[in-house]
Amino acid sequence: MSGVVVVKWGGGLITDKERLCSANSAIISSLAKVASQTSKKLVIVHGAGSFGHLKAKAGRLSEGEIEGLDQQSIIAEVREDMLLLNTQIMESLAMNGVDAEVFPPRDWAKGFGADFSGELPHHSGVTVVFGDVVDDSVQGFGILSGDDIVARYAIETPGVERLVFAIDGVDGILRVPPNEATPEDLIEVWAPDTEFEGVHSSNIDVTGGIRLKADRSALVASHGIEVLMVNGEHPKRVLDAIEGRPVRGTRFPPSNS
Ligand code: IP8
Repeated sequence: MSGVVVVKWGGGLITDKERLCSANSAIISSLAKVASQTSKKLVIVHGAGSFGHLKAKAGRLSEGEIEGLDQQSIIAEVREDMLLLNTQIMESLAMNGVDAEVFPPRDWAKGFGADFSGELPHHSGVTVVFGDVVDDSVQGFGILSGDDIVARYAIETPGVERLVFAIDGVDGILRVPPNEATPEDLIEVWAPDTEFEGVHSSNIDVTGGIRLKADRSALVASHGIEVLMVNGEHPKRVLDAIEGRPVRGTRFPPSNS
């Protein structure tokens, strides 16, 4: 087996973001198939999409404890919903013959953002983790995004070759909002001074959208690890990105600053 590749399966990609708890089974199975086709050792981190963001938003879970609001039942629901989504993913991986084990962050992580604490778990086969509601020593609890989790796996795991984001509906980071973009608006190679007009659906998304991904990608690249963002609706692109073959997408070249 060759090097380690960390892959984020975007929540908007694997679910219908606007319909509560609806998974996109076709995409999940195409990504699980990709996982079975590579000889790389994978760490897969999946997002929440409509299994996490809608209820987390309603319960203001990213803000921590709010007096007078019954958030405990919502935390329990979101955690349960995330397990439901994860179960579909684990089943799809198993059906494709992938030896995978899941480590829910609620069991091992505390805090949120890039500096969350907890030792990153690893399985001898494919390691699976997801964005989750975690305990936090300051505000009681918070939302740990999969984008922060992948950054830490990419930076801290020995032998990591690259980080790949499989994202929803776009070929990578675009200079202008997707509804105004032409194919030429794809940012193929990221530079530290790159500017773009990221749209963030803050009405449904409790974490940071494309901007958080760009920030974390730049951070990982600054540690000397290449990052690729590709359209997850094209399984071949996801596989090519994992294997390090040329692919349409946004590339964050590694630098050791
Ligand atoms: O979709 C968010 O994770 P993300 C996790 O990776 C929850 O940002 C529970 C909303």
